[in-house]
Amino acid sequence: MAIRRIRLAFAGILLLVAFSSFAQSPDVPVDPHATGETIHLYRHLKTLAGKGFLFGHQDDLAYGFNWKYIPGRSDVKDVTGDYPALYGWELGRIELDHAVNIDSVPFDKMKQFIREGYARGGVITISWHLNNPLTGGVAWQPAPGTVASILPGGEKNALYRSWLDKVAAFLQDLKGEHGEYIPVILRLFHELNGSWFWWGGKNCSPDELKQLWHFTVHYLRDEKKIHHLLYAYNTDRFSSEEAYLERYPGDEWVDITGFDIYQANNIAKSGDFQQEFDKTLTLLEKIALARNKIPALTEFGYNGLADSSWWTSTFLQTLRGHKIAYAMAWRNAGYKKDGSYEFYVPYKGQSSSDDFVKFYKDSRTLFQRDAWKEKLYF
Ligand code: BMA
Repeated sequence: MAIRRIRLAFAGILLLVAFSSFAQSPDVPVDPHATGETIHLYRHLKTLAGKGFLFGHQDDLAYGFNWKYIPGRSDVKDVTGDYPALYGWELGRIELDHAVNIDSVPFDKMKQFIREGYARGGVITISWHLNNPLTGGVAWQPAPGTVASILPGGEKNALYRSWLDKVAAFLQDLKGEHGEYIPVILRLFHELNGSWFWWGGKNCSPDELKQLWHFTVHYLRDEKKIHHLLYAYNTDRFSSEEAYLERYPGDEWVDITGFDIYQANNIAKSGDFQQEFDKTLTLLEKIALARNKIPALTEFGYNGLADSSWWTSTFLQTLRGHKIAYAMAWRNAGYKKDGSYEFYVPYKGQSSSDDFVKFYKDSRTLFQRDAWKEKLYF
């Protein structure tokens, strides 16, 4: 009897130990072999979401509204005196071995800018508007069967692998001053619920997209042994939890859950935008919380910034009630050949620049100096 009791007690203790180690199992990203800096960034971004959000800008160091490649320059810095805390870069055309990307940024300069931003304590995120591997057309030229063609067994799988090899080589060339790999948030197949890219919406089945996601992560992580990535699942605007998760590849394949949203260039519609932005953020937070993911606004913008108080009265006003880790404004391409323009962050003298300074000074917005203090990587 006594022996039985001892045995039972022993089994009970074992169960308790097993349960508590399960309950406290460390929170690791999609890649269990992620580098120390990557794991730190991942954990830090999670806690950050309660404090404030990192402000990011695409191509920030490469060019601005009316300048290109001036060392140290940034439209964000011209206006606020500080750099963004997060930098977005784009790999489109790397798959073709071009020296410059889809927006004419030379890849070698891009690597330098990435090293520079990281050395200042900033965060790097990368998107890839890769060409259509089936037809050779651009990312915006979908064709039936494209996704199926690059899955294992598909006629273009070898080509797709060779493209991933080029991405891998680029990523492997990103090192900090101590020889450590620079962590990168990879925004694979962004805006995947819309049908404008060959990988999105009705251009493939949800299951095909999930398979493509699994294959791509598996290839980069397990075959190329790249261990300095966090993976962001990134839709466009969406209206329900169900819609967001329709193509979701699974919790074990995603670190960051985000969405992109743009306000139409029409002040009269600001109200509608705010309402939709607010609603979508609420849905995103709920999804991220339930799945233990990092919520982020992976791209946003209001082209031309015609409303001079947009930053505080629309954007920040809406974000106040929400918890996200970062928000990234799209690129300041300036004027294009066809006379149209594109910019999402004010340049010096632009009508929303004073308001952007107010936005900068708000305690919830984190720019480079704040990011440095946060020590995101250690
Ligand atoms: C779009 C625009 C284009 C650009 C593309 C890829 O949103 O900014 O001008 O080429 O992104 O970066």
